[in-house]
Amino acid sequence: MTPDPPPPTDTPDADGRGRPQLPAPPLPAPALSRLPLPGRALLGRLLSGRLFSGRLHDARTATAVGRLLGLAFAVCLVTGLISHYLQHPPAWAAGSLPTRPVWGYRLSQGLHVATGLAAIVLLLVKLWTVYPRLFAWPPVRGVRHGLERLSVAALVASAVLEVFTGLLNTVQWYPWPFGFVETHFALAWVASGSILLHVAVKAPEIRAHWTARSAGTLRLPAEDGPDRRSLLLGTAAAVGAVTLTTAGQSFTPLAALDLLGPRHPGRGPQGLPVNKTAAAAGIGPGPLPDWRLEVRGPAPYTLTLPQLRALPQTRARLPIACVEGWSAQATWSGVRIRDLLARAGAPPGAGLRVTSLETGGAYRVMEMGREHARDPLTLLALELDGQVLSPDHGYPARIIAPNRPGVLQTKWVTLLEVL
Ligand SMILES: Nc1nc2c(c(=O)[nH]1)N[C@H]1C(S)=C(S)[C@@H](COP(=O)(O)O)O[C@H]1N2
Ligand SMILES: [Mo]
Repeated sequence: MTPDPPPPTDTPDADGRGRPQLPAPPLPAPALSRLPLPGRALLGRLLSGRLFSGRLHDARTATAVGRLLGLAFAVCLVTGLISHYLQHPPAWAAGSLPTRPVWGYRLSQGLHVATGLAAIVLLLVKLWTVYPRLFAWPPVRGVRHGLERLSVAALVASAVLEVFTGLLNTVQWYPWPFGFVETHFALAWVASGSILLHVAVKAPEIRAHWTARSAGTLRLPAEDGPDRRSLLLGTAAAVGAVTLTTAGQSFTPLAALDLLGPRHPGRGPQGLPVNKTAAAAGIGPGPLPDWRLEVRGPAPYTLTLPQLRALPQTRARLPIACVEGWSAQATWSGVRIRDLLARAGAPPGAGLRVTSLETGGAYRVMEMGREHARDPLTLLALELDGQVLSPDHGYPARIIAPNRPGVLQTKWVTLLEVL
């Protein structure tokens, strides 16, 4: 996230970090000369005790990796905010969230998790690149330097926590005492703030670099070694490998390569993954003969399952897009929410509260604004791909709505309340 390579500062030694260069000891020539160039350079440095110095650890490499990391982070932040505000609409946006394109959230959350995973690789490379500077001595050389180190400390700590809490959330593992959503959200701001602070603190160096560049007086090493290229190629390969083996969890054409994604679209009851099973929610597995749909509003009513099935049914092809990154399309059919609300005498533009049979859990109750409530594709679904919903997918009835996070597609619905 270093914005640009600073010009040489302080003691302008070869590695630009105020540390004297160790003379390179002679390499054991015969063995090394047979190695391909990048390997030879790395091994040479390892043998000479200079693994963490040189071009792979200079400002230019740190900047190259930092820019990619900054880009991944920016996409991750924007898509993360989209996800957050779709789940917790701010007052000014309530009632006017977009319901199209129906796959909007699928795309944005797929990008969020993909760029988050890429950021893990890039962050590790970036930390490896700047590693020697993190422990430079003396730790503080003045106010600006102190501020810079403070911003780096905040940046490293928040960025590492942010990407790893995100990663563990995708496998639903929460080995910490704090709430994931609040912490992940708050850290996003801390990390973004530290990036801005970091850039601000480095502004003089960035300016000097661009001034020298436009004046044509920028001093860059005459030749760029194969080691830097290898590092960048290796980084690209690692990011590519992580992306190719996980993107299939939301990007169907790559589904066959989805080796590392914790959920696989197409795998699960009725060909669709499940996060919380009926058993885990304490529901079923029987046919639930006592189940009723209760609708509360100006003209409240109750329906049995056969009565609900006798109402006009609508078919919609819509994705389930989980916040954890997996998503899958399916054909749902059921009764339009707007028809159920109208029957309860709801005024036009009413929202609703949806309650599940589930007795606990964070997603037992969900509220839906008027934009989704009146959308013709928002259903109380009874069927999935032409079959009665399986218990794990929310039998007898579940919500399915366009362009909405999976957490809001409430399963095992039993109560609708007009708001
Ligand atoms: N009642 C209830 N509904 C729920 C959940 C839940 O835990 N309880 N999980 C949600 C989450 S996180 C997702 S991603 C979708 C997954 O739907 P599926 O299991 O049918 O694929 O259901 C949602 N509906
Ligand atoms: Mo989810």
